[in-house]
Amino acid sequence: MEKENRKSAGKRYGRVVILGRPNTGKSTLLNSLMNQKVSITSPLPQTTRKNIEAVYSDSRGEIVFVDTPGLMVNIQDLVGKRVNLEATKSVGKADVVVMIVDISREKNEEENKVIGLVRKSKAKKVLVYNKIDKAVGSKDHTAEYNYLEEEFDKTIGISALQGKHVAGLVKIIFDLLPKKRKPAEAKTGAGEGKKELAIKMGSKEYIEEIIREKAYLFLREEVPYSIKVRVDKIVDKQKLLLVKGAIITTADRYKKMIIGKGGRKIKEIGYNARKELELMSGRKIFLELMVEVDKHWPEAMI
Ligand SMILES: Nc1nc2c(ncn2[C@@H]2O[C@H](COP(=O)(O)OP(=O)(O)OP(=O)(O)O)[C@@H](O)[C@H]2O)c(=O)[nH]1
Ligand SMILES: [Mg+2]
Repeated sequence: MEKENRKSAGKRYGRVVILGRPNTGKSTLLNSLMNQKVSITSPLPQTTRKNIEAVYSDSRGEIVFVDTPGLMVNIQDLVGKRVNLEATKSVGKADVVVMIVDISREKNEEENKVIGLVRKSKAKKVLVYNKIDKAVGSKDHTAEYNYLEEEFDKTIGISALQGKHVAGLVKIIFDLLPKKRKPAEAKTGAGEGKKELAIKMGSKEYIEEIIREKAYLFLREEVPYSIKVRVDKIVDKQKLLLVKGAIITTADRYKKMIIGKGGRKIKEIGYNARKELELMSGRKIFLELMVEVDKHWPEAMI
């Protein structure tokens, strides 16, 4: 214990909450920081539905990063309303708040909602201009976001997708964190599984997320908002991992779209989810995926 304390003296520890409107690249940044897929991503808004934590550690210390769902305005649906509350829940405990803006897109009122939340926090603040790889010429909207800079301790431009300047962002964050001894509750986030995942999520939940990501990828825009994924069984059969689950949707017409002609769509979703899970786990996986209708699932969500 003594030895452990001496070893960790001078290191920095803290909680960093990543905020922004949908699609700015919060989850892409978390994955880039962790060098592995922790949080699912897609071009659709509010792909992230729950706060996702991952523990980053190196010789400088340990950071718990929290990826949050993008904040939206004027939400009508039940799922969106619940999802919109998530980010607010995590801000109170932050040592550093990172606000990400997508400089390849025009600023809109969603940014005001995000900055409103940032202002409530007493944490140190970093403004991140993301998608510098895409924001060229007329697509560069950086000037619209410049007025925000005075509210932040630091500003940096990055490409979360290409990992550009992500290391610079980590340095900025470590510099803003107080020098502390390791708090007792800061556990390492390594989960189960062969290739250890630095996420605080059980493997069942993780598999559900990967399947949901593939569904987002292959379904028409409206359908993803009607779905959730449920993994019922994970059976280790030594030679392979048997996973049984279902995509649950709210209407028969969506079920038809998810299954697709001759079952093509669901096969495509299942195939891609299986491939990625096999890569991550180094195991052979048999994925049995059903489609169910439950029009009330959004009411019981979370
Ligand atoms: N060109 C480019 N695309 C990016 C970058 N970062 C993220 N993207 C893309 O932007 C889209 C949204 O990324 P996400 O990481 O899912 O965004 P998010 O902020 O987590 O979105 P929500 O979870 O919906 O709030 C995806 O298609 C990403 O590939 C970047 O640095 N450059
Ligand atoms: Mg996300």
